[in-house]
Amino acid sequence: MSWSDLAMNGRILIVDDAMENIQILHHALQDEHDVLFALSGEKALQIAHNQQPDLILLDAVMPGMDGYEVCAALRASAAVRDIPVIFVTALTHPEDETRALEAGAVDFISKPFNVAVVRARVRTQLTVKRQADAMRELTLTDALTGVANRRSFNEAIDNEWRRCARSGVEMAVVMIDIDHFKHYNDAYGHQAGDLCLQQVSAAMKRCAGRPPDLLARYGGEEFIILLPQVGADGAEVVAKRILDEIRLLQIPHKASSVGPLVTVSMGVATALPDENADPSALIRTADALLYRAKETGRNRYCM
Ligand code: GH3
Ligand code: MG
Ligand code: MG
Ligand code: MG
Repeated sequence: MSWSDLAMNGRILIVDDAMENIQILHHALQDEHDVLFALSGEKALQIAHNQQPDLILLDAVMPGMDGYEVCAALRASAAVRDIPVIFVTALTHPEDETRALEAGAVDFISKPFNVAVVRARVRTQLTVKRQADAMRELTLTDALTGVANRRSFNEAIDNEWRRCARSGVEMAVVMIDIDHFKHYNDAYGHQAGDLCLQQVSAAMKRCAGRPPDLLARYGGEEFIILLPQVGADGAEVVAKRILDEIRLLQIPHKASSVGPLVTVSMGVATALPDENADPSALIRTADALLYRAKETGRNRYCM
């Protein structure tokens, strides 16, 4: 992707209490971008949450919530924190600009502005945003399987733990480990082992792949599934489905004591999250139950 491709076709939210100002910016940007608009700060926050724009052009002086307050509110909410904000305002004083940057804006454009300059600055910020998004995606994804990595899982379980604690609902985790995978590598080679990991993770994703469920690669041939708002019954359904899906893959494993196909063992644990505790005990329990599944014959789940 080239520099200009990265900057093209962003979704931009224009926020201004004066419709004529919105129209001028809309006219300047509509050829290259998908443009949304809001006539108040309150409405802007709502649209930011619902539509997830790539960039916000924000007026400073508005009745009700002003631009600085909007900026602060965006920064305070994880779901919209990373959306860059450019102030576009009749204010021209360096103090106003400093205040905007301190509130979290990435740029500040004073009116009257030059349309070409606005377009160029918008493109720059969209490019930076896309690069940051791509970087974040890389840091949260396992390169071999494309599923979430352990760092991503840890972030998600901490967030979901708090969310479940607040709403008083259960959470489940399923810890999964491929049976006799060392023998698999020894018998079929490391490349075949990598392919097996990809097939097994894709199969598990079919069992628990839609948000807020999260499948992550936890270690070498070990995976973990986070099931927020799910109790023992729901988690057991997922575990059974995983056994079925892995069986349907029919990956030969002649060196496995439970073969002749690739199988997995699982530990399934649930908890009612408490805001004064953390999820580590839940993960330890799932791990202990996985160990029990191994000890009692593999190709099964324990809960
Ligand atoms: P068990 O049934 O008790 O889980 O036995 P196991 O052989 O699966 O367990 P062990 O922990 O002894 O071995 C795990 C193996 O997984 C060893 C390691 O080479 C392999 N492995 C880990 N990560 C990868 C990977 O990314 N690719 C491949 N091909 N193999 C991997
Ligand atoms: Mg205004
Ligand atoms: Mg194993
Ligand atoms: Mg293992």
